[in-house]
Amino acid sequence: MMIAPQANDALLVIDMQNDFCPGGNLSVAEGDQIVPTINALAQKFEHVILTQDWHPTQHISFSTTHHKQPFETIQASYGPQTLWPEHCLQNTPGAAFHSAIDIPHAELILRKGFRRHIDSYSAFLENDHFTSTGLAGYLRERGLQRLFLCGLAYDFCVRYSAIDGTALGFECLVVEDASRPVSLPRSVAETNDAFIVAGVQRIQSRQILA
Ligand code: VGL
Ligand code: ZN
Repeated sequence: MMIAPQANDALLVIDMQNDFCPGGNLSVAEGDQIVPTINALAQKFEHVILTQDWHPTQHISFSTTHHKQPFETIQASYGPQTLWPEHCLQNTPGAAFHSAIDIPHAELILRKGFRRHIDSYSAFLENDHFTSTGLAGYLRERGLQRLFLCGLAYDFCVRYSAIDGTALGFECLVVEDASRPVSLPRSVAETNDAFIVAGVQRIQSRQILA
């Protein structure tokens, strides 16, 4: 079934940054392969928003900050926090967008994860599930109600952005083939289950592009 983007829709392109692509510090398998699809999708939307994971040194999500191994979990003040290799350090090449991302009409670049003591997977709420990024206010003030999500990573930042967006009253659709997962044990299955529970639709890019 085809879907035609409307003037009150937005495409949210999540964290298409070098560190999440092959060769990067937290690389997602085939993370670069979705770039052409995302560029083509963006052409169909009047409103495109990019998110950028943007961490300071000694960030709470870095395993090195805690002298632990990547992918272990710690108890942060706000709950469990997965530890990652150092990635998306502010103003480094790893934090830059993939050089083939070509979306000149993107209207907002939303940075997240810039507080040393709180990580932020979601584009809406930081990992304390309380601190707001301001994105919901931006979207509401501009009358943007239906959101199409794509990018990296399917099972972390795309997942939590879609779940929080839905809870905040936006209709969220995830373009599955325009996203790729980190794939920790069970993370993709848990993401798909969470999408069903929340009512997040999974769609394919051909439903917009064909
Ligand atoms: C992400 C882990 C750590 C993501 C960001 O963009 O999905 N994952 N920081
Ligand atoms: Zn991060």
